[in-house]
Amino acid sequence: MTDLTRRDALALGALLGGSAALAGVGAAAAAPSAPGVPLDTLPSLPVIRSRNGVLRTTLVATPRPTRLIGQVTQGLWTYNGLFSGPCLRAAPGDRIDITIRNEVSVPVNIHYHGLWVSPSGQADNVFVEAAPGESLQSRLTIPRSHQGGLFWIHPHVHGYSNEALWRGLSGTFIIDGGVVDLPEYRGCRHRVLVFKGFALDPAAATPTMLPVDQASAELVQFAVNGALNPTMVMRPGETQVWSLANTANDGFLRIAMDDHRMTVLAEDGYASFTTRKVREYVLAPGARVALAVTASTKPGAYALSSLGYDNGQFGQWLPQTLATVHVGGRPRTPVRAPARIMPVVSWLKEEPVKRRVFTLSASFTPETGPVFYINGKAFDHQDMHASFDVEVDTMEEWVVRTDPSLQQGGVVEGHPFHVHVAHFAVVGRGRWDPATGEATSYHAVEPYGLEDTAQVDAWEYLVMRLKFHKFTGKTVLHCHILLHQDRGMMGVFRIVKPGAGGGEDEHHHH
Ligand SMILES: [Cu+2]
Repeated sequence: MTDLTRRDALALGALLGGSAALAGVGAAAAAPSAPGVPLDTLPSLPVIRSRNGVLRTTLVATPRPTRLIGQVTQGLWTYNGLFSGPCLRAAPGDRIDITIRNEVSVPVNIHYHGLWVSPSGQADNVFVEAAPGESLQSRLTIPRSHQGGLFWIHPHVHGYSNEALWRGLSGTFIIDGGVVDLPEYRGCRHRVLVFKGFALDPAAATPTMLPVDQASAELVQFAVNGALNPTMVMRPGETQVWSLANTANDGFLRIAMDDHRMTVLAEDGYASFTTRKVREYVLAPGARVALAVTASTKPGAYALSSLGYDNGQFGQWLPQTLATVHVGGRPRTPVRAPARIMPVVSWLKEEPVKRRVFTLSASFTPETGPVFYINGKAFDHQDMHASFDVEVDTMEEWVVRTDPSLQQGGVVEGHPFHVHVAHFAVVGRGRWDPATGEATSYHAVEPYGLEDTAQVDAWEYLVMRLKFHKFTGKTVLHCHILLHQDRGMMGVFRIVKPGAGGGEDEHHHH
């Protein structure tokens, strides 16, 4: 991006970021602002709510130009013309009935990232798709026992995920309840901040999204609810609950804020066992976090920043001011965070019924370009057979490790690992040597809570425990850098009833 367009974008963002970006119908009304205190310009997200236990709506995947940082921008694909997407909202026990109408030029479907729901049939099934011009029906029931929190939706058709997300196809999904309903935070303002990367084409005469294959990390900026550097108003000492989602296709954020206190209350939509104060928080692509943010006692303007993140040669994510927090007005009394929220899940202490190892690696040759592997196999859209079976309601221990060996053109980089329809607890980690296959270090981890997306650095391994609850069917695990997923770093497995494993595989050929 040239300096000129960048300056223009910043100026426009400041002028239009709040009012023009989205017509907000969120729960949060504009904060009353004292004289001399700037207006709150964080756009709220348009909410689509369930009624009488059913969330019925149509999401149109549309290529029409739409607003991004206050300017009508070409080259976007969005749900219903919203760059940060609509915010679906339902309660545990609700039924979801969504029509996806595909008006873009690639196949789409819908994945409910982080939800513990069925991966089969018309539910959270990534193996169905709507071709361009077609529609598909997505139907599922949120279990009554489901966690409340921030989840999200996006297309998940193998080979097309990266472009679909980059251009803007994603939205959020709030399940009622969770940490915002804790007695401590009743009456506190709750904000949802959806971070999404973008880069405009410096050669285009009008605002145009850069094609995904030209959007290298150092060109990408992050919009917040579709706005650039919006203003958020807080009182001195005030505590607010912020639910943050990184809905980028591959960008990393390292969240920090000067002179404010941040306490992690929930990760990936799951309330923490143990809360913790943090100076910074790495939000990998796909990840979410709920933070209790207590403002400085000193009035003034503070930056909510990303400090930048080094994920290797192709992942130099730059520092950026994401939003500006204006602290002013009459002081408030800070809320003291509870030390513990969720009981530690009992299955963590069980003996795993199975241990598996997943090795994430890459190669590059001029003939093939970059290819990404799990256990030496690059996932192929033509061959959707499940490579292993997991018994439902049993606990497994998985070791996920990265092999950046360079002999075949591998790349030194980390991979954010994501599993569908379940959360896991990271219980150990260390370094290993791919040449020998041996661990060179290990330390046990006392998990703060459960996650659905976890970064595995180069030469690192994570030991995780997970349990697939209730639902059976075929689903996937993959890297959430979606270029890696599209080019092979994905695996298919089946969740089966006890004793049903090892049978004939269903094959789908497209
Ligand atoms: Cu990856």
